[in-house]
Parts: sequence; C-alpha cells; structure tokens
Amino acid sequence: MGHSNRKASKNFYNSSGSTSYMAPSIFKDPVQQAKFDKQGFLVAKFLDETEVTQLNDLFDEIHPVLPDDRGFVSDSYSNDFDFKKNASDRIVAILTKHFERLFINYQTFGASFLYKMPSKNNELGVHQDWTIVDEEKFVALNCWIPLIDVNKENGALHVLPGSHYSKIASLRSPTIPFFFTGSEKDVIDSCIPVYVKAGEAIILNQSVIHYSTPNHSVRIRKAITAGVKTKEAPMIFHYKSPEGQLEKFEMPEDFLLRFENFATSIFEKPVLGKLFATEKFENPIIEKEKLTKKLEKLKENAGFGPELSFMGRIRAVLNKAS
Ligand SMILES: O=C(O)CCC(=O)C(=O)O
Repeated sequence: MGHSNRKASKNFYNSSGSTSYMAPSIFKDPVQQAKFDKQGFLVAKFLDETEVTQLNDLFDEIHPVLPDDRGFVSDSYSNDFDFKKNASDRIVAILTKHFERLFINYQTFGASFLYKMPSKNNELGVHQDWTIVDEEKFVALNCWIPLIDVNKENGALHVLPGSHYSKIASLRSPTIPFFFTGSEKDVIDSCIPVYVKAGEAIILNQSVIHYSTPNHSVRIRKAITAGVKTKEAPMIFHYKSPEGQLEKFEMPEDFLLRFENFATSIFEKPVLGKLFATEKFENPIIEKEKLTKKLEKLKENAGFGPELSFMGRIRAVLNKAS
C-alpha cells in the first residue's frame, strides 16, 4: 500500500550514491527480479478481466457516494479502521493468486483503492513512499493496478527509474523531508510515464520516486495499491522529534490501517509502536544541480538514458571503435 505524505520531509541520503545493500529476492522469476533491482520498478501482467470487474464492483459497493472534493483520494486516508480493513481484506483476497504466482518469501501489508475524479487539479506530487522495513535487509513494494487503461489524459503514474534504495539510500517518513525537497520540478522532469492497461501492474519499490498527473478525462480513474514485503520483515516507522532526534519504532503489522486521524496522526510520535533506537539525524538535502546530474546518472544506469541524436550515435560508435 503506497503511503506518503505530501508535506514536509528530509532525507537520509548516502552520498556515495549507490549502496552495497541487497535485499533478498522477492520475485519468483529471476528475470523480473533483475529488472526490479536495476530499475526499482517493473510492469507485470496481473488481473484478468473478471477480476477487474470484481474490483470495480467492490469499489462501487464501498463508495456509494463519491466526494465533491476532486482531489486525489486514497482510502487509506480514511479514519475508519473497519472500512479500511474490510476493503483491504477483500482486495487482497482477489489479488492473492497473483501474489502467489509472482512472489516468493513474501507477506502482504494491506491494500486500498486510490482514485481521481475528473479534474485539472489532482496531480499527486512527486514523492517516495515511507520506509516501513529496514531496506538494507528487506524489501517492501507496492503493486499499483489501475482499473482502466491509463494514458496521458487520465492520471497515469510516472516514475524515476533507478531512484530506489539500493541505488540512492533514503529514509522516508512524514516528519522527514525528501532529499529532493526544493527541486521537485527538476525531479518531475526526469520522471517517465508508465502507461498500462486496466489490470496490469506497475510494481514499485517503496523507495522509488514517483508521482501521478491529473485526471483530465471525463471518467473516474480508479486504481488499487497493494503492499508486499519480505516475509517476517518487521514493520518500522520513523519519527523525527522537533529536537532533531530520529526515533525508530517497531510497529504492529497493520499499523498503516490504524491511523485514527490520518491528516495529523502521521506527523505525531507513533502511539502504537515500540521505540527501539534513537539517533541524531541530519537532513541531507542534495542541492539542485548536483541532484539533477545524479538522478540522470541513476536513470541511465537503470537503462533509461537519453536518446542519442544522430550525431551522438556516430560519436558513440567512433568512441567505441577507438
Ligand atoms: O494513484 C495514484 O495516482 C498515485 C498513487 C501513489 O503515488 C501512491 O499511492 O503512493
């Protein structure tokens, strides 16, 4: 389940750029695993037509009235635990056979609907999802599955290839700014759109940078997000105190469903967690110029380098030959 706040944040960033951490495999298929490790995301076939219909029906059943507010909505923002748990369990029940097909040594951590009513103003700003497992040892990912074909018009997801933890380490929580804070526009310019059909999944590492464009179409854009992590990876959450101390909490497995007042609780010291470490923490925000170069390099290493011009291709051939 993708969790991010659109406010604040600072980030832990490993200045060497790439890390030596390697989380255990989570894909059954080594080709998919290699792609996920390299890019931080991949596209996979997921739901069949019947399941897309079932999920559309489930959406309609649990949203008898749609909000007047045209902003981006994640059902995880609701303060009603029973509503969130019921939706999550029913979505996961439909998705499970596909998790079984794709993943090994995994555990789910909840699912919810995400939707955008038609509006020019419901871009979801560029972000990374919260750190909810120790990413030096484990992996946490989201399966983002639209229930209609997504395109340029209707709120497609955009990602920054190669911006995931093993390539650029980061620590993310509502009380910590992103390492790219202040450079959002440049980061957006480096992202690429990922257009998928209804029922296809974009499987994203929680740490990969992403955002989605507004839904300019006349139809509601519904999607599912479903979280999957390494089996037995403890759930964690971070709180940076006003004094600048980073507090690390081990959290209940279902804590993402348990925020009682989502809009404010996520910025408070967690009440459900068990504090296991306190550290001094600096917020290393990377300054714009360095950041843009770094992200372009990461993107290139992920296999999404700039298209070479005709002359560029000739130069590349000549360089290779010499
Ligand atoms: O559904 C969307 O438009 C984007 C969802 C997302 O970025 C997230 O849940 O983290």
